Amino acid sequence: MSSSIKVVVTGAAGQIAYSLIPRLVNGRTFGDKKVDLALVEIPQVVDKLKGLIMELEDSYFPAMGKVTYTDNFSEAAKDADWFLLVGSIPRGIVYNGKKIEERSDLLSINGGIFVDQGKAIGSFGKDKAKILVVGNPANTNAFIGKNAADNESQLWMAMTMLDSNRAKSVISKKTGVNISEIKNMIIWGNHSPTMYPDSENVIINNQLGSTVINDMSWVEKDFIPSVQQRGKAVINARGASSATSAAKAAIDTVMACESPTEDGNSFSAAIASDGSYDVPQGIICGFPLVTLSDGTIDIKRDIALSDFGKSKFQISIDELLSERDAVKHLMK
Ligand code: NAX
Repeated sequence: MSSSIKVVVTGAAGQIAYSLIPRLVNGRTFGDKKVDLALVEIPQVVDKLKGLIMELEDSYFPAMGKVTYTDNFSEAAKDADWFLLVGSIPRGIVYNGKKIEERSDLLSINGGIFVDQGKAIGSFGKDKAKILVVGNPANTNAFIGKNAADNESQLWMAMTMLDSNRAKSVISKKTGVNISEIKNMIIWGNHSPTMYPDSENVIINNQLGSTVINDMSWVEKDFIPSVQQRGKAVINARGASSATSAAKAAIDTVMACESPTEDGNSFSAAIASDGSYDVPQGIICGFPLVTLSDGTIDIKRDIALSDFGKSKFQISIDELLSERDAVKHLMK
């Protein structure tokens, strides 16, 4: 083992985490680094993590380091390199006597959680730590967390890789090209049904999507809605939200950040806008990202958006701005 890395996972007793956590220690995600895990849950279920740890021990993962569990996020955050923030309060459950149905309630409750987690990450996490928010509403949770953390060396991301992987699959089926040859699949905007999956700038077998897919009616009526609504379709079919695909997407994001991006490609995640593509500064927005050879993650800035693309992207930017307004009271 060359070195070690500490990874914090919240929502560790949930369904995504059950599929995610073993992959963190399988010796592939972080190469030959030894992986220390700090698993976090709410007090009501934290003891269940004993069972998960037994299973991890029984699975023979030579890359697995020290595994701890707690309901104290600040304790878990100490000196961590990576934070996978999967835990959040889902829509539909009763929380403090009230059924959570409105997006505004969801924003408010999870927002409060992310203020505390953000503060702890800023104070106790390593400088240059990377944070991937999976728990919904992911972009705005990350926005709140980043603000509370107030540590510019750390990188906050919200996950859009699952949307990107879904979009690749739809394009693969449409064109008959294997998914391994579909690159630069950008998800612009929010991880929500307003996201804009970009079929014009995707690279299909080394060719631009706009030249391969000459069917804007399919793009508008089939492709975009099917990617936007895929999460709902999985819930309808499975009776539960995406889990193994979400876990795989989180791993894909980590791996994309851990090694340089090949020329011409990009990966999808939402990060704080620096004003690129005229997106208002600060909101956590889906962009094409690249990992540079020094490990820095940056926005790929040379993508040409068509008027069609710009108008779709704007819908999602507007939604992010309204979410930003809804959580104003949580900002310092
Ligand atoms: P589960 O309900 O199975 O698990 C969530 C777990 O989080 C629960 O065990 C709960 O006790 C824990 N939790 C809640 N608040 C916590 C806190 N403050 N600290 C630590 N743990 C906490 O949900 P699961 O299916 O695993 O989904 C987790 C989240 O991912 C949900 O918010 C879901 O909406 C979101 N998703 C995000 C996706 C994305 O692409 N960004 C796709 C999949 C998924 O829908």
